[in-house]
This record gives sequence, C-alpha cells and structure tokens, in this order.
Amino acid sequence: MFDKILIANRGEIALRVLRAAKELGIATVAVHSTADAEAMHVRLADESVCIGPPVARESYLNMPALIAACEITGADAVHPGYGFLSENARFADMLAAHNITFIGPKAEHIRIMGDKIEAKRTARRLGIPCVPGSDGGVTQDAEALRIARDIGFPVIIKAAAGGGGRGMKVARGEDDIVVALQTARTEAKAAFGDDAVYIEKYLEKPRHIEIQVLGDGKGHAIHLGERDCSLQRRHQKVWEEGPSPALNASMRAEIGDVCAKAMQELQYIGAGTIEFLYEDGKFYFIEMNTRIQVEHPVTEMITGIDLVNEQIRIAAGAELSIKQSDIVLEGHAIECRVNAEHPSTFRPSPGRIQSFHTPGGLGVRVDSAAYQGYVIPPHYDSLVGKLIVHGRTRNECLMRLRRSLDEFVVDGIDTTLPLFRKLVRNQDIQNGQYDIHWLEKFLAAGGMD
Ligand code: MV4
Repeated sequence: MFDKILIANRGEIALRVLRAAKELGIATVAVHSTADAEAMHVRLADESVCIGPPVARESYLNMPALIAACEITGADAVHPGYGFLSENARFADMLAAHNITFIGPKAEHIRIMGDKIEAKRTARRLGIPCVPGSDGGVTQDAEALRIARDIGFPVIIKAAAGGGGRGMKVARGEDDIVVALQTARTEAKAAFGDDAVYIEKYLEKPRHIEIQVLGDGKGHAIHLGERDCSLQRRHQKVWEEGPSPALNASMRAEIGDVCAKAMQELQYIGAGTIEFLYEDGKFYFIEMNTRIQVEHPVTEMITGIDLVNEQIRIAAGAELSIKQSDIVLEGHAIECRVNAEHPSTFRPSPGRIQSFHTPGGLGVRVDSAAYQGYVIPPHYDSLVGKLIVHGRTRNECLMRLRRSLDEFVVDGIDTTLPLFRKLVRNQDIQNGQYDIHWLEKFLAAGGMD
C-alpha cells in the first residue's frame, strides 16, 4: 500500500480523497494555490505545498509543480480527483516516468476515451450499444450527406476532441448538413485545436443514464448500477439520482452486465463511468469518463461501497474487494449540487459565507469543504457542497430531501438551494418524468419566478 498520497485537487473532492486515505492509514499531502491558503483541504491534510498563483493553469494544472511537490514530500501516489488533470494522459505518463503512481486507469485508456471517435469505436468492438452514425471521422460534405440519409434526420455533428456538450451541431434536414459540418469543424479547430468530427442520429428526448464500473486490470470488473443525470443546465449536472426512475431490474442487469464484461475485456483499471442516452427502452453509448465523478456518492449510498477506497486499493495493486454478486442496490439516493450561483440567473456568487449550517439525520450526507467565514474564491467552479440523501424508497428519499433542503442554511452568498426546494416539490420530478431538456424548459417557462 502507499505511504503517502498527494491530492492534486481542491474543494470537497480533495476532502473526500483525504478521508479515504486516512481510513487506509495513508499520509496525505494537500496542494493549493495562493487563493486557497485558508482552504479546508489544506487544514485537514498532514502536509501542504503551495503550487502557484490562483489561476488554475499555473497551479492545479501545473504538472511540473505537482511533480516537484511529490518529490519534496516523498508522496508515492497522486489522486487527481475530478476535473483538472484527472483525464490527462500526459500527466499519467509523466507521473509514471517519475515512479509515482497515478490513481486512475492506464494512460492508454484515458487517451482512447478522450478521443470520442476512438471511444465509440472501442465501445462498439466491446459489444456496447452505440448511437447509429459514422464509423469514424467525417470530412467531406458528400460523405456526411450519405450517412445522414442512411441513418435519417435529424443528425448531430460532434467534435472528436469535445465531450460534455462542447462543439455540437444539429442538422434537421439535407439543407442544414453542409453548414453544420463546416461550423462544427471550424468550432472544433478553434476550441480544441483538432477539427475531427463525427455524425450521429440525433435523439430528441432521451434521458442521460450512466453506469458506474470498477475494474482491477487483473481479470475482474463489476458494475454498480446506474445514475440518472438528465437534470442538467448548459451541460452542467444539477440533480443526480439512482436508481433511474426509468429502469427496471432486468434492464439494469442487462446493460450493467454488458458494461462489466466490456471493462473486463478491456482490462480497465479503477473507477469509470459509461455514459448513455436512453430513449424508448434502448441504451446508446455516448462517452466514457475515466475518473471518479462528482455524483459518485449517489452510488456509494445505494451500494455501501466506498469508491475512492476501491480506487486507491486497486491503484496499489490490490484486486477488487467485491464481486458482482456482492453488489446489492438498496433504496434510493438523490444528490443536489449546491452552487454559489443565483438560483434563477445562475450568475456566479463568490464571496464570504456568513452563516453555514448543514442538515443531518438518518440518510443525509453533505460533502463540502465550506465553513462559516470561508471566502469562496472567484477562480474555480462554484460548487459549495453536495447534499446527498438516501431513503428505502424514492418517496422516502424525496421526503427526506425536502426536509434536508429546508434545514440547509448558507448565508452571505446566493446559492442554488431555492431551485432545489422548488424541484423537490414539482410534480414531474416527484413522478420521475423528465428528460435531458426538462430543466431548461422549466427555467425558460419561469419555473423560478
Ligand atoms: C446527443 C444528444 C442527442 N443525440 N447525442 C450533450 C453532452 C454530450 N455528452 C452529449 N450530449 C448530447 N448528445 C445524440 N446522438 C443530446 C445531447 C444533449 C445532452 C445529453 C445529456 C445531458 C444533457 C444534454 C443536453 C443537451 C444535449
């Protein structure tokens, strides 16, 4: 096992990793920018190193500074958390070259999944169902038109280097395809320095359902059920829950087994998420994330499995501590991302938290690095904390969530708490009847006015 882990992140996920490391008896090193000197992850770590100025490019994304911090402190492994360098294959390679373990998958698998064309080709080869579309990249108008006619309109053109919703263009008919292809390629080149794009059938009203997987690269891989992340605004997840209100046990077992077998075949190492669009009873692969995700506590609450503990143990060479038959999904969990943003305009609201009181009680978990008097810096994402609530049934979970949201106090800044207090009382949400466009429509219709 590792002696000392360096956590290349900040905020609630740095605390989450710290806690897992402490339970394993592993010493921790926090890194921080000058803006984060007073941050909770710095206070709770055994040691800390300042790695640069507030701007992330020069601190949390600064690979040489992170390697130097490992060498100064003698850390033998790095946990990247989510965001920042968590899906950077060059960082994984660089750590390996310095004999430091990257707590995550092989660089090769990060690289494949980072290229959305390669990811889809790999998924298809592994027997994962994909959205109908081009076999690889598309460059020519005639080729795009032929594929679009073949799969039928509407189609969507996506950047190979994109993901998370950046650089997508929908073409509703033959007249749109040339402009959509050109615009997508130009935007992809400008945003990612790579103009490779591919075409898919555009699904009009899908849900976003993702399967959590764990592999040990030693012949074992399992799935831990799904999370429904359909409630998003501008490709930012707002509310995640598991199990999905749209699935039954046999559909879950079927797609879960496909994913687990695929990860076993790939010899995937660590935690991963396979993202699908789900429409009319069918799953369509879109992307795979090779990191721990923000919403991982939903899965932890319904399985009882500590995903970060598994990540660390697997990276240290251990086998999976659980087999598929040990995974029993119990009850229901919902996560609300409480952001420092205005609840209807979503304008960022950094500043000093005057008063901070988190809810508690049975089935209630708050993952946050905030505290009374903490000043949220303007340089990073606006997550203040995650409220995760568990119940034996979805209804019990909703009841407990309603009560928890009413207990939660964050004064001094705007937060998205009022949005969640509305959502948890909404009839469609209570019925579990929503797709990927539901939240934007709710907001556009004045749901928060
Ligand atoms: C799609 C789609 C419809 N059809 N692909 C957006 C984020 C990126 N990960 C994939 N995205 C989409 N891909 C096909 N073939 C609709 C979206 C999409 C979306 C997906 C998940 C959650 C919210 C979304 C909001 C708008 C569009």
